[in-house]
Amino acid sequence: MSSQKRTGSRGQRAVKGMVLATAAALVLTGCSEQVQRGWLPGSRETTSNTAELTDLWVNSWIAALAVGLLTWGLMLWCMVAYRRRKGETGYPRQLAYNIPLEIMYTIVPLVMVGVLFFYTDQVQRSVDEPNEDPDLVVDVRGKQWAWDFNYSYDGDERYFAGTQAHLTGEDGVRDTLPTLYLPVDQSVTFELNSRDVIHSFWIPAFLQKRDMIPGRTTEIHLTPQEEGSFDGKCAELCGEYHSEMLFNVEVVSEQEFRDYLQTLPEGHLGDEYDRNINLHDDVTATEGD
Ligand SMILES: [Cu+2]
Repeated sequence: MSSQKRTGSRGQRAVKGMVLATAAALVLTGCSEQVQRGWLPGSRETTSNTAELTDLWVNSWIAALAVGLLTWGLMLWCMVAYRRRKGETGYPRQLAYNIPLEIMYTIVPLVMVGVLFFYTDQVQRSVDEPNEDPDLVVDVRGKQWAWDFNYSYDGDERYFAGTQAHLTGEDGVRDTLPTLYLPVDQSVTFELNSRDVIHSFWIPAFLQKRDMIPGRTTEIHLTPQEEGSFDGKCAELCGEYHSEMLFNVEVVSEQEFRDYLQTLPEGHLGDEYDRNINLHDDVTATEGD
């Protein structure tokens, strides 16, 4: 009896300690800004879309955590409440039906999926809303394995032609990567095109990526809101040097952006430098035969 009592109080102390430790961890980590943004890169204000995207991500996690805690709690409760007692033999009842319970756990997940779908769709529509009259249009051309940027700003058309950087791991090689310049607080439309195979345009800190498909133009619309340097990369396995298909992003003041544009050659590097035969021409030729 006395030994059982001691075990019981030791168990209670352990549970209390665990609860306290969990609460302390939650309170301490809850204070950090990193946690509040769900460990996402960049900040809420990096672009005009990052606040909405961050909220969708963080709120989805909160909902998932709430469901997870409830589920784990019920599982633990079942394990404890229905554990094998001393002297019990054989198996407990193996089948049981509870129609109201079964209806509930069919409907509740459907509602949860519906709620996630609703908010995801809402944010997606808002993020993909086209700019009526963007300040800057960048025609981005992905190619094995670099990037060309065509800027069209204020009636001025200029381009930057990127070449493969061949990263060796040595210092300074990153400086040879193509750099995309963007003016802060100006609306930008990226027209995304590929010169050969499928690539994907991704600036992780902007929380947006989009496939670049040969023969088709996809778009991203946003306004950069914070000056700074960011990383850009290809997010679609596109061949041997896919992992080196990187670029730098510099968000600068409007004046700095105008100064930068003046250093670039005038003109536009369009479809004429695409490597593969245009898919549509190919189809037409076959149909004509
Ligand atoms: Cu690529």
